[in-house]
Amino acid sequence: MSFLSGKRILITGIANKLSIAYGIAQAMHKQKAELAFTYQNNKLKNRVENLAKHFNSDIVLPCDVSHNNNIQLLFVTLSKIWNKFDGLVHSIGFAPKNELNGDYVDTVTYKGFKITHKISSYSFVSMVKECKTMLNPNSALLTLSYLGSERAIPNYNVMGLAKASLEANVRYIANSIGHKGIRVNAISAGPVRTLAASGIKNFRKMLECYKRITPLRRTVTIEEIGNSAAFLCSDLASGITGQTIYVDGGFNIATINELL
Ligand code: NAD
Ligand code: 0WE
Repeated sequence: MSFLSGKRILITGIANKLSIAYGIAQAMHKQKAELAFTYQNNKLKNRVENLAKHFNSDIVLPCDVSHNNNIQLLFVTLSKIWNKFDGLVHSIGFAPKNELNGDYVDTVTYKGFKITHKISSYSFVSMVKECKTMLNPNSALLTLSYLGSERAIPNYNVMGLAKASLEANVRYIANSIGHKGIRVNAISAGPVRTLAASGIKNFRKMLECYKRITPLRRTVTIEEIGNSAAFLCSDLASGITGQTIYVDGGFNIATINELL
């Protein structure tokens, strides 16, 4: 049985085939969801249109969440194609590059703080504001977080604060729209080598360290994150809302297993 058949789900945050959002689209397509996509800018338009074809979708719309009117326009346009829909995947995060390298107190700036929180946390509730009247009962919303929201992880810096805000956002949105039968959750994913992770100092070394601590002794794949996302957006998860679910091989519960 396909557990997303009859569900229409909008997916944001695909940049390429390595994107977590791509793994989510793959898993949701496998479960027979009907998909629509957004792309951040014209540089990505063609690529996302081609990737959408892998999932039999020709609904590909622009949305740069740094401009509030882009979000409004997105849902005005989408409403002409999908009058109602059943799910939203928010897979967007951004901090200015200089905020992600160095000592937190020394590198954080007010400007960087504002941009990071706007793109990585506010954009989620901003999208919900604009689309909540279009969501069917039993809809589900999902965003992507990281353990840096609750642990001080070197170099993750202001992004960690924004993820803490995003997870609180999940709880407040869940409580706000739960009465409509709409659920809201986050997946806290383990580190994955995506575009957003490339260029992060010492990322390779971090992954090696990670594998030694993680109960499963390996990193997670975008397919695994995708399958959990598909479950959370399906009626199989009908009792789950306001949660941050770890898809990290168990890293968050473990400590070092062997020295060297
Ligand atoms: P990615 O680079 O493939 O995806 C990030 C996406 O954010 C891109 O598609 C980009 O276009 C989009 N984006 C950035 N600024 C935007 C804006 N102003 N408007 C619209 N879109 C914008 O990388 P990813 O790793 O797949 O990241 C997806 C999500 O997963 C992010 O929230 C990230 O924080 C989170 N996450 C990543 C990891 C990891 O290790 N890669 C782990 C846990 C959580
Ligand atoms: O959330 C993320 C990455 C988010 C991210 C990445 C970039 C790189 C390019 C946000 N903004 C930018 N801005 C850029 O200019 N992750 C969970 C992956 C990640 O990023 C880290 C990590 C991990 C894991 C940064 C430092 C330490 C660990």
